[in-house]
Amino acid sequence: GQGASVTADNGAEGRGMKLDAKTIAALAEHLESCQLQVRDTPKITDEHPDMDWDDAYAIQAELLRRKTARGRKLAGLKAGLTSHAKMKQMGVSSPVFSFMTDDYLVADGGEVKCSELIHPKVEPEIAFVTRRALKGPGCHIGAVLAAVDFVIPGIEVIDSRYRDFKFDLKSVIADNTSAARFVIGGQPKRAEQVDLRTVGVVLEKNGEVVALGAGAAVLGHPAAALAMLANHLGERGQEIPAGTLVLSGGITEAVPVQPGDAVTLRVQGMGSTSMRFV
Ligand code: 0L1
Ligand code: MG
Repeated sequence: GQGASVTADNGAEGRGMKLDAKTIAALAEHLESCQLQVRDTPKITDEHPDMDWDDAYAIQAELLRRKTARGRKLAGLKAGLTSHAKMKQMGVSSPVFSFMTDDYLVADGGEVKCSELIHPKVEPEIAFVTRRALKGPGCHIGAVLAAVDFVIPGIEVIDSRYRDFKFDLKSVIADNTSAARFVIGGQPKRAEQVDLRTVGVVLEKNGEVVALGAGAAVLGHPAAALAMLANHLGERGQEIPAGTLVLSGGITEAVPVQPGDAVTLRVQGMGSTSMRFV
């Protein structure tokens, strides 16, 4: 399916990109302006139907370059669209990868300003922190579990810069897979202390359960998301460094939020983490 083609088509080796450097820089600037000015845009493939996977990840890399040039620090990596619920919600069929910078981090129980976001949604995730580097190709769940320091509950706020969340996979990759904010908290656990497939998650909004699921919703095992990320980076001569926080992907569909909402994620045996929208 498309999953295979993403991996296969994403390699840096011997593949001609369709967009020139100037266009890639202009598209990154456009998407970041939308983010900073809190306005949406039609998906960029409407104007650039020839864009390929390498172009999409090159635009994302240019976004990171712009942010770090302004003094932002890389705060973590993420896998997205890793659950069937999310893939179905978005009408796509393969995971995507991207980054978070330090300004995306929300303190546990802290505030998120809706005036800085276009149309935020939240999703429950398992976050991993690596103790050793993970490098593909050939990375698998076993290698991930051996390299993980701890796992911890996390809520991701996604905020696609595309109008009404209407996009295709290449557009969403270029838009840093809708990354906007995240919080982690609760009780960190060693990976072997938790059955990451059966671990239950409950997402509450204003005290009401709005979504629930189990870890296996993410690719059968959330550690598989890190293996795929390591393999994806390996094709580009990169790795997941030791000490990296990685969000493994939403376990349920994403839930829209608005000012006044309080969101709490409870993960079985791992406590809870929360954020408030103002
Ligand atoms: O974290 C993710 O699952 C990525 C989401 C990208 C698509 C979206 O905006 O829903
Ligand atoms: Mg996510």
